[in-house]
Parts: sequence; C-alpha cells; structure tokens
Amino acid sequence: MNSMNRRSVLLAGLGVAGAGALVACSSSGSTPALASPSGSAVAAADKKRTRSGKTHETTLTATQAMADLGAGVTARTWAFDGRLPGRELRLTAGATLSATLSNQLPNQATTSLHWHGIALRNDMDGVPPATQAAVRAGRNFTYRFTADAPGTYFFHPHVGVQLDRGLYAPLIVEDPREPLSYDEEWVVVLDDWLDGVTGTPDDVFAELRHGMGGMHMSEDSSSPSSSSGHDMGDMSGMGGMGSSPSASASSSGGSMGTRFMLMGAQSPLLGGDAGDVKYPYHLVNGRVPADPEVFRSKPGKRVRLRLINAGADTAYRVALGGHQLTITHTDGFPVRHQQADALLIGMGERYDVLVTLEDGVFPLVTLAEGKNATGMAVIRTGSGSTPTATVRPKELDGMLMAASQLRAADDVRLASKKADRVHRIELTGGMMTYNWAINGRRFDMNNPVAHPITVEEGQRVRLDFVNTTTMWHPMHLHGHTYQLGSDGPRKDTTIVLPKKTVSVFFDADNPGQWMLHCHNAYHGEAGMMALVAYQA
Ligand SMILES: [Cu+2]
Repeated sequence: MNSMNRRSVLLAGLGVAGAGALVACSSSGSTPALASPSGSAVAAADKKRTRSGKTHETTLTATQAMADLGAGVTARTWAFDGRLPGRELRLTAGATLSATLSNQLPNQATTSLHWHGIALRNDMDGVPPATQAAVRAGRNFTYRFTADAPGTYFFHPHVGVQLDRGLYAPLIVEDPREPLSYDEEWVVVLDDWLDGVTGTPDDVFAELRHGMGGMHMSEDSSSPSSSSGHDMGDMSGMGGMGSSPSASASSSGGSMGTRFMLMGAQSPLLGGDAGDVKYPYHLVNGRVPADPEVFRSKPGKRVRLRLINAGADTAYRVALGGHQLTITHTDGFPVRHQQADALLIGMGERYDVLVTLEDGVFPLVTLAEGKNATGMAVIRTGSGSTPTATVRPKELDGMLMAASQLRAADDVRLASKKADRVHRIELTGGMMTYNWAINGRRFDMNNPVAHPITVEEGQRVRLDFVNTTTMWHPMHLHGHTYQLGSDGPRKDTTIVLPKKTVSVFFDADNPGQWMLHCHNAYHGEAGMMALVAYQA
C-alpha cells in the first residue's frame, strides 16, 4: 500500500475536513512518494537492530486522577495509572518493549504514546495521524519496539497539548556493558505545572492562540513604556505596555489582562524572552518545593542523576548545593566528561551527571529560567534541617555548561562526511498572532504529508536551524540522534537561541515519517512543526 492510500485509510475516520485536505494534497501533485510508516523499508531497517530476545510487557492506563503535589496541594489532572510522574519503564538495550496504552481519559479525548528520543520503528512513534490513528476513548493500542541504544529517555502523548498534563514518565534503557561506575542512580523529572490549579493546558492554548494582538488592554496601559519582553511588532496602536514580569498565578499580570500568558520573562542565558506561560508550581518528581522528594544516601557515595525536563514552556537551570556536577550524557548519548556548577536544560532535553556526595543535607534546585521561581528535591546524607523551598544555592550562578560547549564521546561521534542533503529550517512567527511556524508554514496535523522535508535513506543530512524569531526554541527530531556541528554532542533536542543558527547532522538510517518540532508544547501546537520524510 503506498503512502497516500494508507493515509486515506487513516483519514477515513476524520470526516469531511480530513478528506478535503487529502483531495487538496493529491491534486497538487507536489508530494513525492514517501516511505510508509508501516512499509518494507521500515521493516528492513528494524531487522538490523540488535536484539537480546528479552521482552518487557506492561500496560499504561491514561486516566483522570487527583494528583497530590505535596504541601496540601492537589490537582485534578490526567496521568498514567494515576501517578505523577508515571511509573518509570526500565529496559536493557536490545530488549523489546510491549506497552499497551489503555485510553481511559475523559471527554472522549484521543491520545497516543511517543517514545521521546528513541530510534524506533516508525509505526511505533506515536504521532497521530502521521504514524498511526489516534487511540480513541475506551480503546487500547499496543506499542511494540526494540530499543537498541542505551540512555535516558521519557514518554508522553503526541496529541494536542497533553504533554502539559501529568502524562509523562521516564524510560531508562540500561547499557548491558555500562562503562560508568556509581553506587546509586536517581531519576529526576522536572515539570512546569498548572493543570487543575489555574486551568487546563487546553485553556492556556485557547488564550495563547489569539496572540497578543487580540488581548484586552487594561486602563493603566495608556502611557507608553519600553519593553524588552515579547516581540512587540508594531504596537503603536495598542498604547504600549508595562515591562514587569508577572509570574504569579494570582496576579493579573503586568498591565494586560491575561489569565495564562506570561509577559516580560527575561533570561540572558536564553537570549531574551524566556517563556509564554505563567505556572504556579515547578515540580521535581511531581512534588512542590515546600514538600520535596528526599533522596537518602551516605557521604562519599557516587550517584548518577538522570535529569529529564518534561516541562511544556520552561527551561531550568539546575544545580546541587555544595557539589560540582560531572556531565556524562545528554539526550541519552555519552559526552566527554565535563565539570560544571550548573546546567541549562530545555524542554525535552535530558542530562546525566555524576556527583560524589558530601556530608549533610543539600538542595537540588531547578530555577525556572527567566521566571523567578524554583523547584527542588533534597539529598540527605547526614544531619541537618531541610532547606527552605526558596533556597538558591550559589552554584546556580557558578560555571554553567550548555550543550554547545560539550563534545561527543569518541565512540558516538559521527564519522566525518560531506552532507548529501542540506535543509534550511527557518523558525518563524511570534507572539502577536501566535503564528509559530517552520519556514513560514504552520503545520497542519490533519494533512501531515503536505509539505515534507525529504531525505533519502543512506544520506548524511544537515539541518540548519535558523531562528528568525525573538524567542528561543528547543528543536526536537524524532527517530534520530543528530550531532551538533562537527564534534558536538549527539542530541535529539537542542536549544536554538533567538537570531542564531545551529547546524546539526544525522545519518538517514531510520526510514519513515518523523516529526521535527519545537518542544515548547504551545509553539508546537500552534504550528512550529514539520515532517521529515524518507522518500520511497
Ligand atoms: Cu518554540
């Protein structure tokens, strides 16, 4: 079955809108024949994966739940098996995961599971309608794939803005020949939280999608004032606006009447505007900082921390009071070890670090970059009182390591080779009309193959992320782990600062149709997505 025929089957349930889009696409004649997600090229590439023969079976039930965030804070949300974060999945590289998703979500919501960072077979990537039909309410879908690259990954739905609910959990792929030695291993999941507290992610997107241009201006905004916040465009007819950040959930914020939109969040590290959304809480492993998770160990023990940013709109600066971090991996892949006091981790990024524990009680603090708020976990190896929820260890302002300063470990660096294909990926749009896009085109999820970025199997591909906007974007490619520059780290999600260009390289060795998108959940949903598709 060719790509278009298969798509027409998938679209059969989508009704008139989907069918109309299909006709428009077919008659344009501009779409080349693409490798089908369930086609022979996908099966052939999958056969080459190293398999151990072991299978790990599990069921994940997506359901409405009342989450206990600690300190008396509860929130009605959607979560896997009612847990926040969801139960960690742990495999050894080469094993096959057989995970049945049971959709018990309310409101007839459809959903899916995307295995973030895993180079898996395309038809298990969980992106409706590109790689499968959405899993309807009350239905099940079994994801079955082999994970052959060890590392720190996670999973979440790839439908709407469900990522900003509680639907996320770690996926750890262990190395059967683990080269690092450590005594303990702790998984640390960071998240920006509002669901069930100030509204829902759907409420947030409903407000944001109108952009700043459609916002009601309050009376005190009549006097002009400068602002270095969001891209103002031509605001001359709008009477200017204040520039003070409005991070508090209870505040109406700045001088504009917004319920969810955050104005004036500034971060030099992120090159300006830090985020779009006000969050009342920043969680570490599902807990607020006033009632944190406490990790217990002994002085002198060596610990591997696996840090995962599952947030939707927040980059975190992470530091452990009284300790240096040794960075060993990013996005699952090893780097040349690098010492740092602090890390910057964008949405969708992961970092593994080693620490040798001192004697006492230490805050592991996640500073919401540019948003003047923190999350926290605590490491306890001796006596002492628990740090206060607002503590900011000096390491946060110490030597900070960003991905651009890291180098790939020798065994995962791509062999040098001239790029066979180069694509310019312009990041476009802004806050005025919330028209985030790629190459000026807002992605249409109902017609994902309309304007593919094509590659051919076997090619070395270079993507130039050219950020023309005034905001940073964490750019995530499915199914591949690209390399930053000629010897930078292997990653699947990378921060692209405003007005900067980042070039990444990958070998086209995993045929299918893969999303390339901003991992800001709201930017992605607004249209900052594209399809990287292998030609048939
Ligand atoms: Cu973005």
